Amino acid sequence: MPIDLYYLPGSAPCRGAMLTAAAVGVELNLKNTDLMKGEHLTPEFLKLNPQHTIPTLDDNGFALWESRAIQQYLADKYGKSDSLYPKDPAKRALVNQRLYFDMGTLYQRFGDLYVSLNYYYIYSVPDDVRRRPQGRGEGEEAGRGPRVP
Ligand SMILES: N[C@@H](CCC(=O)N[C@@H](CS)C(=O)NCC(=O)O)C(=O)O
Repeated sequence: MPIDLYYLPGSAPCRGAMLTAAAVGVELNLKNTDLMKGEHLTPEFLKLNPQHTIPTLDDNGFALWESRAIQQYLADKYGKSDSLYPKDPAKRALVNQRLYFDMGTLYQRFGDLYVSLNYYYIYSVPDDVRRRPQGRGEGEEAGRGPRVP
């Protein structure tokens, strides 16, 4: 039976789940889920994942979201060895430490920065200012991009 993954190609958490699936030899039935069209907010999707995030895995009726939890599940259930996600407590703890660091610090901060820069630039900067060339010297003030708070 196919394992469904609701995803978008450009989403980093989705890529993490897909990479792990490939590493353990699981073929996923990829279900493109367009957030801009609200496909994650349909009653059917909310029944599967009330938190309405992708990636969401549906392994024959077992629904799971949070990319790192999906990765751990795939490695535990389908890994041919425990090399990706060791059973030894200390080795597993090191993998978990990296996963928690990624989730709580690294990716979190990257996301905060990326989103704030993009949204600030797209929505807060008047068109005419955005189009002015960046530069030093005369006219610099007028041409300077926005200050990011
Ligand atoms: N911590 C989650 C983050 C998932 C996430 O935020 N996914 C975004 C797309 S990259 C999403 O589904 N956003 C829609 C929403 O939150 O409603 C994970 O690692 O799976």
